[in-house]
Amino acid sequence: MSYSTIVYQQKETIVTITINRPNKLNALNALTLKEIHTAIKHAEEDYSVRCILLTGSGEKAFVAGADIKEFSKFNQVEGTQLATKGQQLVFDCIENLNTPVICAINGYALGGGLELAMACHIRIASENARFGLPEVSLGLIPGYGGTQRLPQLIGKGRALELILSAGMITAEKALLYGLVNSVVSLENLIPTAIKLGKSITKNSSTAISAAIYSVNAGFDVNKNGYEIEKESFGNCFGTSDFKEGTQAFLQKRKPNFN
Ligand code: DAK
Repeated sequence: MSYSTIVYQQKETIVTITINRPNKLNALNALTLKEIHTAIKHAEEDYSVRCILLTGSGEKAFVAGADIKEFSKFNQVEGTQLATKGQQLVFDCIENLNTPVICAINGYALGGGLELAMACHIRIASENARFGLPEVSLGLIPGYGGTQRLPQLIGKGRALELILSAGMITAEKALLYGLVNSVVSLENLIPTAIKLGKSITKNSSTAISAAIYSVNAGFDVNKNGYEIEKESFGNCFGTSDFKEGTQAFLQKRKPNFN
């Protein structure tokens, strides 16, 4: 598979997808969104891949938002259509992926870039990272799930302050708010994300995907998270990973999951 706006690299069981438009601070245009979708689905369907790492190229930005030059020409109908399509194909797709996605935020995460980071399961930031949803400064509101995911992560009051002011917060504040899981130096960002990825990949992939499904169900108004958890929990008992995990414990050895 060849890509022109992203780089796809696999090392052992971890795939790194790097958004690669550094001269535009990795701004998301239609092609980048399409390639991200293709890459994450490709990784999910590859059984040798147990974890995905999403990051941006360069030392300045993860993603400085949707490509303003491109979307400045859209009309009302196109805006609605693209928001729906983009949410489904990239943002909701990542959030509901069976494979865990860790976002390594290496600089600005603004607008669509912060929305992309928030769709991932876990976020690690470098000390130079800056976060914001500046859409109202452009006469827009966040259109890729930002008005929903930001309050879920940091609470309604803080989310409204960030959205309405179009301001930016530092990595330190993002950590305090719970927007990111940890903050490390830029040079330690990828090694930290890979270390976390490796600790995840040791575990049962069927259980991991059931855990993602159950946690997400609690944030879906159309689902009962507790019911989904019970059902998913029960399903685990029918898997070979359950047999292997429990047998390995009883036999005092490391599990060898499929
Ligand atoms: N789009 C396009 N180009 C961008 C960009 C962006 N979002 N951000 C930066 N660039 C480009 C700059 O234009 C510049 O390109 P050249 O002029 O060199 O060709 C290059 O990247 C370097 O940027 P700067 O020279 O501005 O770098 P500075 O260090 O001075 O400033 C900055 C860094 C991050 C503070 C600044 O670049 C900045 O304010 N960038 C824009 C941030 C922003 O407002 N992002 C957009 C948020 S709104 C939609 C769904 C969702 C959305 C839109 C539509 N539909 C469904 C239709 C989402 C919207 C957003 O994300």
